[in-house]
Amino acid sequence: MRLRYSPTSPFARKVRVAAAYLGFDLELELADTGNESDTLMAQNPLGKLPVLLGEPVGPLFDSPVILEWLDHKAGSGRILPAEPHARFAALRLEALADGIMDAALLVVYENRFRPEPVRYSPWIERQQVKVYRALDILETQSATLPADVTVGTISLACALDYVELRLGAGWREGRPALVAWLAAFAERCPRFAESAPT
Ligand SMILES: N[C@@H](CCC(=O)N[C@@H](CS)C(=O)NCC(=O)O)C(=O)O
Repeated sequence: MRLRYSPTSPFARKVRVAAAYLGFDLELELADTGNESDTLMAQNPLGKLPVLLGEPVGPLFDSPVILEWLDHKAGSGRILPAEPHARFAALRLEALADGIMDAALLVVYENRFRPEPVRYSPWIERQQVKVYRALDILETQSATLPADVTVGTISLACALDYVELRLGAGWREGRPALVAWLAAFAERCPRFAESAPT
């Protein structure tokens, strides 16, 4: 299995953590989303990474689909529970975490791709509100956050680290339960720390 990735991509990190946790070897291959002649564009016409290659189902994107495939390949029910309540709780948490990453990424892109004079700060603030509102909700629910390694918890851990990387460590203030949850997850899933952005 080969993964088109970038070292800082939180979506690619989800796949790296899941694959390692499930015992799969993953060959990592950098992709340049800004280069229209990168073969990534043929593998995923949306020009986004991660993309998983080398599997009989063809190039796979995006990250929830790849994680579902890895779970299937591992025999099912390993990171995506079969029981409906647990399954949809995990998928819902994954969707929320992915949304946090999407919003943080939009902040990054606004700053990266728009020249400073035309940057629109209300748009940046709007994305930041989404991130911190989601984190506040998670903080209030942290007593019920699952302790096991699922598509949801892998995604949440990647999202929290990405928020820290891009928006700074301020998210930790006033959210002690979420901070403790992340530390506990990192201990439970050593593969998470190994894939930290360098
Ligand atoms: N929903 C996608 C999001 C993937 C995504 O946004 N990846 C970013 C890198 S972290 C990307 O490829 N951006 C390039 C672009 O949007 O052109 C997933 O879960 O895989």
